[in-house]
Parts: sequence; structure tokens; C-alpha cells
Amino acid sequence: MGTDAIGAGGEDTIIGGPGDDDRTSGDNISLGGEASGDGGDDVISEVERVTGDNFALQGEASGDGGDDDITGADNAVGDNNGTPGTGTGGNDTIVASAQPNGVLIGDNSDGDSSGGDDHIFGLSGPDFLDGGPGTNECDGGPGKDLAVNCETLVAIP
Ligand SMILES: [Ca+2]
Ligand SMILES: [Ca+2]
Ligand SMILES: [Ca+2]
Ligand SMILES: [Ca+2]
Repeated sequence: MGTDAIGAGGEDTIIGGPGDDDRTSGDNISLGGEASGDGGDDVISEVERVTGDNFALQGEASGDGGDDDITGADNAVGDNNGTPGTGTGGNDTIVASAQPNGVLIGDNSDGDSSGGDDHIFGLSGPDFLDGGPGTNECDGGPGKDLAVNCETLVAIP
């Protein structure tokens, strides 16, 4: 098809800085096809919409998820994000931005694959935290947060 993005990911550091950085992912990105491959362990900060591993806007995203460190995200998926987003989940740490109404998902966008053990932190609430499969810790921080699939809950009303 020519629009697929496939390959094992490296270990990247991505820093968005101030402003609307729109969207990025730690590993493969495809806007029209499939994004797949084993994810690297990435450090991504100050990007509004983040996928820790593979991101496909319209197709399937799959692969073994890396262990990503994501901070300052409004919307985050720790592992593969696509239609569907499937694969083995990595152990991710995800920290929200200061914006309320964050949506922070520890594993794949289709929550039925295997998942990693994730640490998810909200900031100014309300945020939505979804640990997915695995053994997860969710800390809502200030505000009226909602958390699902979290084995350890901190600051969730
Ligand atoms: Ca990654
Ligand atoms: Ca990951
Ligand atoms: Ca994960
Ligand atoms: Ca998880």
C-alpha cells in the first residue's frame, strides 16, 4: 500500500515544549495504513496527544509495547493506538498536563489485549485514567477524577 509504517522502534526522547504540539508517537506512525512493530522505550514530554508506541489514524496499530515515560499529555495511550490498537502492553508511566479533562490510557486503545503495569497520574482535574490490563497505579491528583482498571487508587473520589 505504501502507507504502512512498520519496523521496530528505537529509544527516543521527544520534547514538545510550549504551544499546541498536536500529536506524536514514540514509534511508528501511519496516517493511511497500518503501524506495527515492537515499540522502543521512549521519553515524551509536553506533547498534547501522545501514543507511546505505534499510532495508526485509520488502520491497525500493533506490536510489543515498550516502556514509555510520558509527561505533560492531554490525551495519552501508553501502547498501540489504532483501529484496532492491539499488542503486548509495556510498563508505562503517564503524567497528565496541567489542562483538565485529560484522557490517559495505560495500554492499547482496544483494551482487551494484554497490558503492562502502568503508573498514571492526573493533575488538575477532572481527568479520566484507565490502567487497562496488568497491575496499575492511578493517582488522580486534584479534581474529581474517574479511574478504571486500576489496582491501586490514589486521590480518586
Ligand atoms: Ca515506545
Ligand atoms: Ca508503551
Ligand atoms: Ca502500558
Ligand atoms: Ca496496564
